[in-house]
Formats: sequence, structure tokens, C-alpha cells
Amino acid sequence: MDTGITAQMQDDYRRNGIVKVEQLISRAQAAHYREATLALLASTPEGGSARYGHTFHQYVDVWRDDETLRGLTLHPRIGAIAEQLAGIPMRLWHDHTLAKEPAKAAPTAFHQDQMKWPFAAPRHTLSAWIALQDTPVERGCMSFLPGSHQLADLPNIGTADQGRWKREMPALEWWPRMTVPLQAGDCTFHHGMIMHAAGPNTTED
Ligand SMILES: O=C(O)CCC(=O)C(=O)O
Repeated sequence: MDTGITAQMQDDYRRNGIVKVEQLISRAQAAHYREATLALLASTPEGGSARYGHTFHQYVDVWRDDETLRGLTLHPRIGAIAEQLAGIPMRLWHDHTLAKEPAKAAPTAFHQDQMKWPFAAPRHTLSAWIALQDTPVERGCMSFLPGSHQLADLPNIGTADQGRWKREMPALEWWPRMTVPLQAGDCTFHHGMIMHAAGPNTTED
């Protein structure tokens, strides 16, 4: 499959631990999946899926419950890109929707993902974060510390624990930051060890 990932993008991912893929899916497809996501969340009773404080509403493994969203989770291009970036065969651990509701604005604190997952010494982990609607800074796009996927000695930092990352390693506050606004259909692939955060959704949408 032609994934559209160039040698330069692959190098960027290896060096930085993050790469942006424009239009992984089309705007029209993103709108379709957004509708399905909103319908799924609306049909879920309060507490039926996890809410992390005011940060976001999370629904894990939508592929099991929604035929439309299954098509996104199992999209062949996502798996092909993941394997190309990692350079090894990959396995899907889980999907989830993260809905940042208006008027519940809270940032996601800087953290690494991999230590939240029950894997012993994985060779490579990564995530694909796909925007189902335009996600500028004001709607809580993500920021990354490029190259921080090489940092192996940080603890598991809670996504609501805003100050912990700076206390653990004060130098991180001055690390160059890459903030990545995404248009609907755009995607970032980020290494499981990269430090990353997301802003609050301060819009009405
Ligand atoms: O979108 C967010 O608020 C955080 C997402 C995140 O940390 C992740 O996808 O690993």
C-alpha cells in the first residue's frame, strides 16, 4: 500500500517521535465519523464511559460497539503507516474517542503514554490521533516535546496532574515545544514515550 509517508516524514518521526499526516482521511469522511461519534456518546448514559475530570469524555473500544467507527479504527492506512513508522509489525491495543466538551475546559497535562499500558518491555508503541473536526489551539490540539521519546526515567504522570512533569524534570519546561493544530481528517502519529499535552477546548463547539 502507498501510505503517503515519505522518507523525510519517517526520519522526522524517528528523530522527533511525532509526525503529522495531512488528510489521513478526507474532510467528508471525518464529518461522517464525527456524526457517528456524537451519536454513540449521546446514547451512552453518564458514567457509561470514563470521564476524566473535566478534561475529556473518553469512550474506549468504539470498534466493538459501532459498525461505522469500526471502519475508522480498522482503516488499513492507519495500520500500514504505524508499521512503516515503527519499522516492525504492529498490533492494535485499543481505540478511543476523546470528546472535549464545551464549557468543560481543562488541559491534558504533559505525560508519556507507554507507562499507562500493561506491556512489559515493548519494542515500539505509538498512537494515531485523528481530528474529526477542525482542532485549532483553541479547541485543545496537542503539543509535543520533540525528541523526548528518548527519556526513559520519568514516572507515570496523570493527565490531570498539571505540575508533576515540571517537578519531575524541571528542564522540560524549557524544552522546545511543537504545537500541532489539525484540520478535520488530519492526524498525528506519536511515539508512546514522547512527552505530550493538549490544551483546553475554550470554544462553544
Ligand atoms: O487530546 C488530549 O487531550 C490528549 C490525548 C493524548 O494524550 C493521547 O492521545 O495520547
